[in-house]
Amino acid sequence: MSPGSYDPVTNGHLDIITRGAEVFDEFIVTVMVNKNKKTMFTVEERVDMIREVTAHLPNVKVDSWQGLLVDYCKANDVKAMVKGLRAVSDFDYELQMAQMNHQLSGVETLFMPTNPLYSYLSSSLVKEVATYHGDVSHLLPKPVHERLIRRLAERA
Ligand code: COD
Repeated sequence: MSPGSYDPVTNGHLDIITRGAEVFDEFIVTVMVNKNKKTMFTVEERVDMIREVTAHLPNVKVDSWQGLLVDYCKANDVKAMVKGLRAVSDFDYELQMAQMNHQLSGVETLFMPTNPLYSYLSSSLVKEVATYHGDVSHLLPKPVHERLIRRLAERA
């Protein structure tokens, strides 16, 4: 299982999902809903986009959850989650969350190093660059890029 905001899913996320799906028999991608965080895409849109770009991976399932991650794990009998690590800056926070989640429920966190091609890539930077008309087409799966451009045009 790999949780995240996925607002929207990037090539960096997709790389982790693809590699995770090669390692595990079943790989769940869970879009976490945070009511206090303003997102560009609704949870349904984020789920749809991930389903579309992982359609070729038969063992990937896409789901969503509002609340604590450990409660999702309990409800779905998930024993371990995979988190992508881009840099040391990710590690500090991810280690803290991994230890908290383990202490709360016993769920394990496995870290997968990012593909160096995507180590600078985040959904928030992609949105910022695209908002000011920078080219992010090489950083997102094609259908996701098209939806991002449409969303920005709707907002203009
Ligand atoms: N390369 C590799 N991995 C990447 C890349 C990249 N370019 N970009 C992102 N990732 C990884 C991230 O490191 C993360 O593991 C995952 O992909 C998702 O990334 P985001 O940015 O979509 O999602 P985040 O970081 O906003 O997700 C945070 C969570 C939603 C997982 C977290 O806030 C959470 O667990 N919330 C639920 C509430 C809860 O249980 N809180 C207590 C936590 S202890």
